[in-house]
Amino acid sequence: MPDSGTASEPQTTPATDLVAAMAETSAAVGERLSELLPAPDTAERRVIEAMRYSALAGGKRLRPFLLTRSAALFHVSPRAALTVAAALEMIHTYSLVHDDLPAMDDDDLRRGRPTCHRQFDEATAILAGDGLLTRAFEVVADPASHTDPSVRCELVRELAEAAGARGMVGGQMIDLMVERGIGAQPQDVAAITRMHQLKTGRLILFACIAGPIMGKASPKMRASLHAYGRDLGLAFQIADDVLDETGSAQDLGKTPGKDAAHGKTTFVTLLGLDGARDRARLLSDQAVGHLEVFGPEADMLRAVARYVVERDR
Ligand code: GRG
Repeated sequence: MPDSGTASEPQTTPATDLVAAMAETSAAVGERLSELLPAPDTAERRVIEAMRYSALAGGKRLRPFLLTRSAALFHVSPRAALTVAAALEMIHTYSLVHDDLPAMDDDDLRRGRPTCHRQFDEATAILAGDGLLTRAFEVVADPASHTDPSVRCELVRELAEAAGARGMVGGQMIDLMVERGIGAQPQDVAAITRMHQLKTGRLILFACIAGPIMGKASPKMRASLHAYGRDLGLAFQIADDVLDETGSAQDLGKTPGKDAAHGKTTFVTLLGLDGARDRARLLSDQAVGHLEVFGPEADMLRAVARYVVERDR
């Protein structure tokens, strides 16, 4: 039975405490991912097991949280929002699986477990990433994500742009070119900012605008969440650079210190640790400032903007 795109069912009572609210979303999105990625008893089962291994390994589920909370501002059906959030998390997970491959970042640890290619094998990990990416679009195109086909079409287009060569894939390409000395890439704050706005920022931005798209919000409200998502995405990445320098493998669930080991230019090498922290806080404050059009119903989005720069994992 398809879900309606707008509220036709009771909204769940939002938890007031951010940690509890994030845990609640994490559990809900994990369940939805499990429903959307059933493992059949057929020959192709291995690739679906690898998709489930990576997608159900936890993680902060920040993008689903942003998506479901911004959708709630416009009384979007919680189940529909969770469906789109699960699709977004599939794309995020695919990017991690492929980023961990030997041809890219070559990592052994992700979300506190062996990376997908370590647990299975390289070819299976490539196929698992491909499977997650394509399944995500199948899910968003299905009426369960929204009753209005024009809204589904807009979600697909926005998500493709965010994930593709003018978004995350393009940012990853620039990052690899810088790291491997392909072409003469500038390595100043402006260039690193643009690279991260594509690589990390675009999926976070999608998480913040999917709700207003689903809720057919006014251009003003959509623009506010767009600006919030843009600043938050960059704040998140700067905090990630800081954590790569200061965090432990146990807290992060991934290998720290990789940027320094690869001699990478990051916000920390450009601004110093304190300068990077200050810049992240400034962007977080700016993100919160964009929410002034909303009342207390946006308090969780304000709280998560602060969490993003103060987190330890
Ligand atoms: C392979 C097309 C392709 C893209 C890879 C996102 C990405 C692009 C690579 C990941 C490398 C990386 C560590 C980027 C820094 C920021 C980032 C996206 C961290 C991982 O996201 P979290 O912290 O992860 O939200 P969890 O596990 O909590 O979901």
